[in-house]
Amino acid sequence: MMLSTNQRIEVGRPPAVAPRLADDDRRRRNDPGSPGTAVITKTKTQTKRPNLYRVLLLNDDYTPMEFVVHVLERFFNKDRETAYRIMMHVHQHGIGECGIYTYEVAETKVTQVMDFSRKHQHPLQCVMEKK
Ligand code: TYC
Repeated sequence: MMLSTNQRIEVGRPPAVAPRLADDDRRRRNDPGSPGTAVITKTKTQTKRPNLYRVLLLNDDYTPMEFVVHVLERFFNKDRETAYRIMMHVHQHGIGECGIYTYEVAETKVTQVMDFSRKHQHPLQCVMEKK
């Protein structure tokens, strides 16, 4: 059979409903969807863990034990028993951890301890290292 230009051949059944488009495709076509519908956008929160830094005390031969215990209580919020245990660990092993903090908090602790030790003319050293 010959076909004129306006004739169409239907092959099979026409779709009963328009194909469902994904929200993104409909938005691109500026098609808000059927009335009474809403597009719900789910936002996935990206939580990143901050870099953490260990604050350490170093042993020396001159800083009084009592001063180190006081430093641990005052700047690292340790109770007296914990402070004494950390001080003895540093005394016996040469180095010990006072706490783990984000960069700016760790930096502040180091500065506070170094300033306080210098003020009292003790050679106590406090450093930070990336975990
Ligand atoms: N070694 C010191 C002393 O015998 C005590 C001390 C402990 C000093 C810990 C520093 O970080 C330190 N007096």
